[in-house]
Amino acid sequence: MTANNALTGTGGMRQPVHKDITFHHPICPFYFIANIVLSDFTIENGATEFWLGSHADTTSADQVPCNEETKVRQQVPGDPSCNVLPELVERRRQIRPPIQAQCSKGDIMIRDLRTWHAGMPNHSKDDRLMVAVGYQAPWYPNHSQRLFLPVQHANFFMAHGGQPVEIRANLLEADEMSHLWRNYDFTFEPSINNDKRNQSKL
Ligand SMILES: O=C(O)CCC(=O)C(=O)O
Ligand SMILES: [Fe+2]
Repeated sequence: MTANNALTGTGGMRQPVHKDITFHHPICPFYFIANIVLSDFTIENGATEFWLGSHADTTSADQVPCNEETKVRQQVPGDPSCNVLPELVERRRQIRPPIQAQCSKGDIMIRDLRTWHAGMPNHSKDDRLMVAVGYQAPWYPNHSQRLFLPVQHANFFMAHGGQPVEIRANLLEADEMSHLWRNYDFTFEPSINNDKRNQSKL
């Protein structure tokens, strides 16, 4: 579980087109994200860009290989980074260009984790807020991606609301939580090309 907040006043920066995946992923559905929208999403405030259908035949070979400088966590150079190769992005644009998903506070967007997407610039005066909850197939072996939850609330979190869902979490004492620091840097890039492209459509 995480959150994606497109902050106001960030000078028109956007994310590169990417998948939230830094490993050689299966080529069948294995993981989906439920994005819970906490603000109305508009083009102006940075509704997420989605490349619909891109999940259907993408492989990790579509991703830019990482190097010593860009590798994250346990990666070794050559492993896939999140970003999709720019030439493949341009080729896909000719087949099916991206959309920005405009939606209302309270909506939930569900996407296959393999779907190409990008955070967009927020030109409005308010922050744009969203929560992301990941659901993995029970057959998918994952021994390292864990949520960290306070043990004093374990009964609440583990009750599952009657659903057949296993919460993949490490339960920690309060003092252990305070030592946790999960840093996840993203590269951002100016959105000028994108803005020009949108303007040429108007
Ligand atoms: O906030 C968004 O619209 C998307 C952000 C995103 O894709 C990410 O941070 O991985
Ligand atoms: Fe993402």
